[in-house]
Amino acid sequence: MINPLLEDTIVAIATPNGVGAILIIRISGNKAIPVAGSIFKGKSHITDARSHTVHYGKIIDSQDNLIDDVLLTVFKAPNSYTGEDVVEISCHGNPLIGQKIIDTLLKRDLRIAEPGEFTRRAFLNSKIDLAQAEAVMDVVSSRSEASLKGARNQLDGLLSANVTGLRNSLLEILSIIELELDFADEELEFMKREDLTKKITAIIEKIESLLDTYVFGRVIRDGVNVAIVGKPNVGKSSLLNYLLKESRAIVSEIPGTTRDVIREEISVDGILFKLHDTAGIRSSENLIEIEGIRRSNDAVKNADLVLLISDIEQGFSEDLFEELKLLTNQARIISVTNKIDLVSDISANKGICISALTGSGIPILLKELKRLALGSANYSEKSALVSNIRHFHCLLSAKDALSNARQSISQKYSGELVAIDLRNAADFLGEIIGEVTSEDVLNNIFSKFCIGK
Ligand SMILES: Nc1nc2c(ncn2[C@@H]2O[C@H](COP(=O)(O)OP(=O)(O)OP(=O)(O)O)[C@@H](O)[C@H]2O)c(=O)[nH]1
Ligand SMILES: [Mg+2]
Repeated sequence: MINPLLEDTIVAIATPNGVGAILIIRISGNKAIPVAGSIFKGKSHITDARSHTVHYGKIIDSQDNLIDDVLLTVFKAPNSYTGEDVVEISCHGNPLIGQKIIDTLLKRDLRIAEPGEFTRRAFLNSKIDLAQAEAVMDVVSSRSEASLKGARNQLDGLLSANVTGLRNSLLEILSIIELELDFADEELEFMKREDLTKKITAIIEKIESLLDTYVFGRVIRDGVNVAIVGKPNVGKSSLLNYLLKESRAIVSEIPGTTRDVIREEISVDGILFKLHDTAGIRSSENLIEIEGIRRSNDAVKNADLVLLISDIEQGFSEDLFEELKLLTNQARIISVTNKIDLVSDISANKGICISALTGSGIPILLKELKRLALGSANYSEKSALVSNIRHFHCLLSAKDALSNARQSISQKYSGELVAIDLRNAADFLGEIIGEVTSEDVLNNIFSKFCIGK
């Protein structure tokens, strides 16, 4: 059946905006080859080209004027990214040239692709499933080694294979129950209720172990938000600068130096930490400082980890600690005592002791950050990882439906009720890989992509 969404031939610039060595224009659909061929002059006609071949030639506009000399690559359906005929034109990396080629193509019955439409077509043409399509975006946007590995493993289908396996076992059980329902008058039991419960429990356990990977999955995909907070002048900005190895934030001996939240990222062993240096917290009359402190509070609310910095000479503030505890969203608060270079004995101090001036204690702080971020996760690169909140919720719903099914069995409810729950659970699992899906879900996913992907 022809999907109406796939009838148009689409075109977009696939490389980032701006000047570069090369700019790539991507065309997909059944008119890709004839339309690209109509503006291309090379040694041979690309209409006769074999799949996966590269051709040198010139692109001309509708008045036969030269736009640029290019390399044009032909991929024939179904052996392309989208599963359709695809042509990629590599021209000189000037956005003006790219735009001229696009304008010329648009005069020939092509249209500009929607965000993510190439990948959406790859999904609709069954080149990849939905979880893999989502991984494409993660692979492109990963900013740390660990998140790239996680995304890569999802793109390779590790999560999909796990979910498909669970869904298939579920469908198998469901078919047995449905068979029983077909013979309802005869009250046959094709599977002992005990065995049925055992099988459902086994699936629930596997779903739970996937759910358990989410904390770690989210950390490696999105990084960890760290708020650096404390009273004025304790050395918050000095710590930020030390971690960044540059003088990013203004440091001074005047309390109340930092007013805005300063955001910067560091990577510790491949894990991304998003640091937020904030205004020192104290009671103030100054309107700008009051606004700064309000922003500090927001940073605490959004943080996964809070570094509460104290100055070794002023000591730890129990009041501030209690205040922060109320503000955080279940984030861990790590107490850090700074300026230990000023004293000779640090034994009586709370938490991790550092000097943002000399760097002493900072390796221990980083180790602790990493330990808290990863929790107790025991993750091997070869196991499936849940890092996407949509997948997480689908798994939770599947687990709930299966728990209901198990309960219905133990209460000896009719097979029909059990079948409904099993069917629901299978559908929730199907949503992850896109076996079962709605237009809204697809729109929501692909609208977050960039154009040309
Ligand atoms: N001796 C010593 N001085 C430090 C250390 N860390 C920071 N300082 C000094 O403490 C003063 C305040 O440092 P900042 O980093 O600006 O402190 P802050 O917490 O960001 O202050 P506000 O932005 O005003 O809240 C500066 O004079 C720093 O040079 C340290 O580890 N040892
Ligand atoms: Mg500061």
